[in-house]
Amino acid sequence: MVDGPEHVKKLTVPQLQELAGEIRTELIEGLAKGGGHLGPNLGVVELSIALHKVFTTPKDKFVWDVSHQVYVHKLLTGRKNRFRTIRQTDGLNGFALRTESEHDSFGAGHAGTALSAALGMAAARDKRGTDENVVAIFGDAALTNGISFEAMNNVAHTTKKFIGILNDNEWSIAKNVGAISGYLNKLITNPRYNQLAKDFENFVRRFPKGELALKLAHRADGGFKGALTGVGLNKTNSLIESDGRGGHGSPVLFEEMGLRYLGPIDGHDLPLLISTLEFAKTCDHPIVIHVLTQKGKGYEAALKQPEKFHGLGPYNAATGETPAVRPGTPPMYQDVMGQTCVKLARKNEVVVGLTAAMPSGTGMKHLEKAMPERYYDVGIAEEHGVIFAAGMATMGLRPIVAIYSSFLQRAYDCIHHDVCLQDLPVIFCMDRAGLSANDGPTHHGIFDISYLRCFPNVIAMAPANEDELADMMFTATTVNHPTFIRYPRGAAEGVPVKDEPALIEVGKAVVQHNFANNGGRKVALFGLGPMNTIAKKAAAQLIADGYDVAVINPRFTKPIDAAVHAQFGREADLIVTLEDHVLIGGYGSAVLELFSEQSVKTTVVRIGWPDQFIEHATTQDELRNKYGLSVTNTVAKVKTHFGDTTSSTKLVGGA
Ligand SMILES: Cc1ncc(C[n+]2csc(CCOP(=O)(O)OP(=O)(O)O)c2C)c(N)n1
Repeated sequence: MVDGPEHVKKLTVPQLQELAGEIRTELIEGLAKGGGHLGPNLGVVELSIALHKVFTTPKDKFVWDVSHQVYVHKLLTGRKNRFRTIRQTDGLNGFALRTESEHDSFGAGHAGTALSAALGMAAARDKRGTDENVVAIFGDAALTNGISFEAMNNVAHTTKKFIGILNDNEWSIAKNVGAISGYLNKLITNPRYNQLAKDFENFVRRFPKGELALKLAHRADGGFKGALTGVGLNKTNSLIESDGRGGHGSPVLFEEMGLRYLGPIDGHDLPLLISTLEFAKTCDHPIVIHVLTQKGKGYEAALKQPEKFHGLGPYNAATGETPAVRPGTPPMYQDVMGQTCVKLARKNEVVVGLTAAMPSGTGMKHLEKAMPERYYDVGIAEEHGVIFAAGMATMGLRPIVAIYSSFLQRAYDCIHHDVCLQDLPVIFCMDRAGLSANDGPTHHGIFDISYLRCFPNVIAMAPANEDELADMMFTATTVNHPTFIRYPRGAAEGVPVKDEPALIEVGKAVVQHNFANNGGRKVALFGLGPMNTIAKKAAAQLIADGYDVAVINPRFTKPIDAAVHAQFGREADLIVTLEDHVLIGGYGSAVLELFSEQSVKTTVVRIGWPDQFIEHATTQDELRNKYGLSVTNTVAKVKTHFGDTTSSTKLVGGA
């Protein structure tokens, strides 16, 4: 395997093909222990090699959309020795990261950003008068995202030198959906087009590199009508089919946006990729190269199950099998959400479910399977999805919108302007609220309490277990306001889920354990969501050490239960709030605001994430322990407050 991109340049095509084989082996074997985005990376082995053969990073800029497919790029840019640490504590990040390497020109983790960022770089280059090449690499599903179109709309009048690579494998995480996906499919399967593509291939192969570029540049004069038709030496210029809409497998979509279209080409054919990229480099007109790749290429198991192998945990490299779930493991929150959705939809004809390209990740697949007519997948289009749901709500439907906490940030204005301002009863189920440990900061969902709490009309909740999640979802279907339910990634608490969810009182906290009035120091622990378990464990330790401890499940972050908070605020010697969320503007802040309004003077110790982006790690617990969202730190903070020296634990996050 090569040490750096400069070595790639020295290799011949057969050597590069050998390198592709080595990289595939390293991907399959190297990720087996810790997991990762195997399928997408197996699909871009040749493309990544060709990019590094033709362009020179860090001077030239590659901008990868989502950037879950940068593993090959990492292997080629001096990170091969650390590759097996990827997504693990202190290891390589699973996405492009500017602080990790000078070859990562732009960080990402959310979809749809590559074209805009690359265009910004191209504009800056033009202003500076320098000559870097800027290449945006984006998937067919990223192209369903609005930002990609906003960027494309902007390219032609911004710069003349811009290369977009559409990496089309027909898959999002699940099968790609919507008109764009249908359009690309037509483009690929149009027999006329395939013929042209073949002609183009033959044409490319006939000429040595320099001459080829010249010829292509010459032929490509005059937009697409020159680009492929000319290249293909086809007699006709009329690829726009006769229905006049240009919708039958012609690249008019790109061409009309002023992007010269080239393709579709085989994304696993190294010489063809290299020649095409050489051409793109010389092109003085924005260009999109449509590259066809196979997700999971070279690994049988991944080819058979592209969705599973998009991103997965540990697996057996020889067989592709993943470990069976240990008996007794609680269900995943996402499955409880999906199953509850089905229950609610069966009972209530106005309930529908919506996902933005994440049927498995959010658990919405349960509804898709049970009641496909009530299920909507809008593609990677969170903004559209939220406004779409708002529209539905105006017509009497009760949409359950399942979007991860961090991806929902995309739709912030839609939540404000379209849902909350009109007080529409859209139900938001926010999975991955808390850490998505091995994905890292792009995926941690630790800002939603703050970003939602400030909007009028919002009802925001956090269940302490899976049964409460079901109850909250049911309650949300009865409330005439926007509702938001946040819950963490992964396995739930393991409590039984009732057959029929129950109504809970909006804005009411639950006192789980009250003061014993035994003369001990009075500490009230308010444990929100998954931190409720930590509060209960900390309470047990403190009680054993002579403290008089109450434990409360706040359930609601808006409206918070003013009566219960104020009552304990007055009664207790110390209040502790625990939340799986940033401290700024979070649940603890809401308690402080209330105490200020009600002149409650009791000290509030807040436990939550500090004011910094939290890195990735192998497990959530490691990060919780490091940043003090732990039983030990909770106990230590309480004891320190009272000057109790029986604690020898070092405090995290200040007293
Ligand atoms: C805003 C946002 N929504 C959802 C996701 C989750 N997500 C990650 S990759 C992916 C599919 C990407 O498909 P595509 O762009 O075609 O790239 P491929 O994986 O096929 O290479 C999705 C939906 C995300 N990263 N960002």
